[in-house]
Amino acid sequence: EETKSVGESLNYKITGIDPGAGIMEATEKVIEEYELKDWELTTGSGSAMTASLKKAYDKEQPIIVTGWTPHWKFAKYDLKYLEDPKGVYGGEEQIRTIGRLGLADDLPEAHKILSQFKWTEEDMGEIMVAIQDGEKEDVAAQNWVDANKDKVAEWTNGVEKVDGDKVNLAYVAWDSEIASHNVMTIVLEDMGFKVTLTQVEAGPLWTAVADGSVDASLAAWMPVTHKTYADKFEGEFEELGVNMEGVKIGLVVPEYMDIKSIEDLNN
Ligand code: PBE
Repeated sequence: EETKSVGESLNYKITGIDPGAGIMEATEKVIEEYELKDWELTTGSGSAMTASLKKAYDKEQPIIVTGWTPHWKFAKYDLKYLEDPKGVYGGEEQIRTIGRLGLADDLPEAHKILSQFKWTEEDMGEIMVAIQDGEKEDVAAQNWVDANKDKVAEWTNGVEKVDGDKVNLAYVAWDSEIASHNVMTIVLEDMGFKVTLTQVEAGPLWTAVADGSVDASLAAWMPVTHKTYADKFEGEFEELGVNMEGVKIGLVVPEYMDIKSIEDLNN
């Protein structure tokens, strides 16, 4: 009797997310550089990916997903990153806040809050897990804001309240970005802004910041994940600062799978 290879047991499929995500481009590069010839990356969405992960995990079946940290899946399941000896995924990176050109002049108070926004994986994790446990997105964010007044006070330090100025924030429906943008919406509204949250794909998000049709986004993963977008729109947006350190992307599998490295996918 033959034992199936990892590839055979998975039909050579890596479960991806939305096509515009940086991790999708990085994973295509992984397939190329590790010469994973028979493998293919499926497209879907962040929520379809976690649904597939849950389905496989509950039955202890093999699965490989495009994954990232911070993400609630690591709190809910025993998972591991596959080693990436070629460093295609780039190691630790940052989430940065980006704004349209002219934001500092037009909305100086919003510009200041967005530039002062900085939190941790644990902060974001509390909101992500609450949402995953069934809390509404805005309620989970409000609960976090209520419990973390000291942090919010740092972001709004030196900022004067405004009277209904409009701010438009763009985000992609990734669990990490759902958490951050819901928090920022509340923080800006408490300072007197009227906030519109616009959910888009990654490409349109970068385009919208660059052409000024939205004011800002907290969703720029740098320097690797969104490099293609950042290069494409160089000079057409302002970097407002790092809002989280030590984030990461890669291929993620359940601990029960008997592989350790991306290189094992060729066995
Ligand atoms: N992600 C989450 C995004 C950035 C944030 C890793 C799915 C991406 O790949 O573009």
